[in-house]
Amino acid sequence: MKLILGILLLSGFALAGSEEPLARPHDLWEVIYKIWLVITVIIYAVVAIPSLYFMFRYRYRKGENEQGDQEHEGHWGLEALWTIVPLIIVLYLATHGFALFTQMRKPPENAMELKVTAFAWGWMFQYPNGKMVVASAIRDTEDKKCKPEECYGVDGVFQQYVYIPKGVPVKAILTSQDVLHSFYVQPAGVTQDMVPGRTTVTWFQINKEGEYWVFCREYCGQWHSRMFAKLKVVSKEEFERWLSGQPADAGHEPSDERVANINSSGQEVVR
Ligand SMILES: [Cu+2]
Repeated sequence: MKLILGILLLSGFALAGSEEPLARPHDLWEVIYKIWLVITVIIYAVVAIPSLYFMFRYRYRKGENEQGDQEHEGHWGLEALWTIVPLIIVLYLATHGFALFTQMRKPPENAMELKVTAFAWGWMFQYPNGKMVVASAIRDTEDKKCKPEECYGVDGVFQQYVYIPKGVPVKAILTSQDVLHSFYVQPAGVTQDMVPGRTTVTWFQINKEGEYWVFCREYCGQWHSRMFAKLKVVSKEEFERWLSGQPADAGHEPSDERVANINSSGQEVVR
């Protein structure tokens, strides 16, 4: 079974081409999308084109074949063909889809762990060494003194970037403090529910430096539309430097109180 899944995956990667994808596991979805598109277009053509032809060719004409032919002989060859061919197609799509799904669900062994806690309306990201970034687009980050390249503003609200190393798989361990949220990493094409009292997992890898969005993809209340964070994908060296660097206001970690405050007073702090 593992061998079959492996072969199917390899065939998928071959189709994906040798170029390094922008993000994973999005490249897997690209592969399966192309395969499904090609197969469905072929099936559509095989069914629709003869149907249109037969509609025209055998249309009713007065005085012609009025009685119709009541005797039909079966054709074993055709019966077998249109049973076996769709069976093979369906089995292929199911096993290939399952192989890709398994890949998407299983974080690579060497993945960096990133704990993400959602709250209404924002995110807390915690790195393996304990460093935290709080992203809430309705309220300034408390760390107003952070370096200019580590922060950005959206509609005048001051936020910290969520740093991610380039080309490194990230295992995101997700949970929620209040209601259902959903973690969506835009270029990687992964979406995973964040459920209060439960831990869910997804993974992603971004291979090109730049800025990318994280959105909440489950309607979670009034400021759901502003529940986003910005990833800053940088080289491994730059990431290490940032990770080990002291925050500008060292020793002042975002407290639970602060998050509770955001939860309860979200409306008032919105500009
Ligand atoms: Cu949300």
